[in-house]
Amino acid sequence: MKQSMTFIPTLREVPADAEVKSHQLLLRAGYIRQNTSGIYSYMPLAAKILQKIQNIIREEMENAGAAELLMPALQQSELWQESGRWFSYGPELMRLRDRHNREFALGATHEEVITSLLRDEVKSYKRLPLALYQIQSKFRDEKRPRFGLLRGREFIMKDAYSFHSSQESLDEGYDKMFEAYSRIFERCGLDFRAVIADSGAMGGKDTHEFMVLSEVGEDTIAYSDTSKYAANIEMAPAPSEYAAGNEAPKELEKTETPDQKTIEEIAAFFDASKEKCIKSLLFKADDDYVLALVRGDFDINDIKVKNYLEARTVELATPEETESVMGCKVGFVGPVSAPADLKIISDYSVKYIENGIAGANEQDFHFVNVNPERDIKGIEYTDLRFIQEGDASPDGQGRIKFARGIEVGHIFKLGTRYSVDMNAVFLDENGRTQPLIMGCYGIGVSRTLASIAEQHSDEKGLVWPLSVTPFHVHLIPVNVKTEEQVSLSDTLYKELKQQGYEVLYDDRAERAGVKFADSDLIGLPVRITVGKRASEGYVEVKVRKNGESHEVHKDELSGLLGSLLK
Ligand code: 9G3
Repeated sequence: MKQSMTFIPTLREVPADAEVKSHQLLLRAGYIRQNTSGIYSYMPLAAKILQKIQNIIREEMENAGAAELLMPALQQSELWQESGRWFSYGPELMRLRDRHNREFALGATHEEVITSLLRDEVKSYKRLPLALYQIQSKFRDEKRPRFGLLRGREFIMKDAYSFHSSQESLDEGYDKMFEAYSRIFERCGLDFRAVIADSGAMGGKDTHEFMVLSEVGEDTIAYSDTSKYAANIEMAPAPSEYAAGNEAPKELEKTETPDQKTIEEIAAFFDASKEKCIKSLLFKADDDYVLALVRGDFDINDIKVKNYLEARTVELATPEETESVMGCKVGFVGPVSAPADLKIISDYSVKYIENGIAGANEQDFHFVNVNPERDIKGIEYTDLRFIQEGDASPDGQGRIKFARGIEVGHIFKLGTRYSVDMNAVFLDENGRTQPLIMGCYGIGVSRTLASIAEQHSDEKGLVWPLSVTPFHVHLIPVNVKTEEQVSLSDTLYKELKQQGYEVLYDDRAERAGVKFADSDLIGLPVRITVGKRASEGYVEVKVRKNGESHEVHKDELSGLLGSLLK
């Protein structure tokens, strides 16, 4: 491709509102342009990379036994009413009306559509298992789109759905997809981890997220420093046992603690460690209030509260709600002498507190010498806290460390969550009607492109891995007014393409400095500079990744490229 023919609008300066490296570089190197908040156009170079990522995905989906189809982005609201999600999703689901005023959703995901397709076609276990996928734009009206392609409102997703007649078959299909995902991200040159995750609103239990390690990732991964264990911090199990002390239980005592509200203040007030304090938070789970407890040096994980209570929504009670339910301000809430009908759930860590400190449910008062077994009635113990760095790894091997990750893939064992609601059934081998058992598997394709840019770049610009680079070679005559440089470049352009290389030929009448700066930004793996020694047939070959450079005669060029671009 000649650069004078294509469209690569590079920028000199770093755009002000781009906060992360990939967003800055993809803008500056002319790969993307923002249309409006969270909505982007992919310029020719990015379009080529998307094609390469998608082809890697297609190859691995075929290996995993999935067939490609394409579903509509416009989804009739009736389907979402059948699954109940028309009402459970808020403004994030983009909705519109057609000319007959009928309501539609713009596809945020396709469980409803694919399930409605299959329920009319698949009637017998003989047709199962079946795995189908598509690669298509998705629409989610994010409250805060940011970081360029990493969190957009229109983005490209590969979403796959598998259908099974048994749990074992789903387990098999899930494992095949797990392996396919590992190969896809490996081939894209990404340093990633598959982490045990929380299934969120999707229900089902087994689910893994594929996380690209990056400081700009929004998720926190808890991983073992010696084993392969890794989990999203939202669900990583925390220890359920703690060393028991040996203090004799003392008399419970209510003490005046004027205006001492936070755990820090209370610990300082009593000159005690935070481990002695009981942190009490009032939550609203669906329509009920629940008091959740955790040891003062830990934090409550609201996802674990939600999963334990099997609630649809869980929120921290507002200060007003807390005051009306507990009769005191937030800082003085506690489990001792709480309202009799209030459900109290607690992290295991509280169980081992001896002669602890807790709010007295009275303004400016706390209890000291709280011994939960003796003083707190009807407490339910479970794992409610966030895992912390240094905790023992849940697999018993090593200690937990944290890393930040960008979620580029998420796979789920859905079970019958959609097939029951939408009556998608099949006849099993005994002639009995059963709901289809489903799995679903997503990859953020545009997010993968941005993640590769995050992990493959340096201070001068992008440095694309060979597997996804828009072109293999950047061919640059230093001065297009010098006849021998142009004629040698034209010859090389023709020959390299005949040898199967994808060549970007910078034939622009720009100063050399501009061309080289653009070339560093664009980040193709190899640059061939045709300069002063063109008349002798010599060119410079430079490797973008490590700056390695070679002066070679054009006759040795294909040999050298063969070794550099293998
Ligand atoms: C919505 C909106 C946002 C959503 C969803 C639905 C996330 C939604 C979860 C999934 C699950 C899987 C198939 C591919 C893999 C992921 N955000 N999810 O369902 F209406 Cl507005 O998308 N879907």
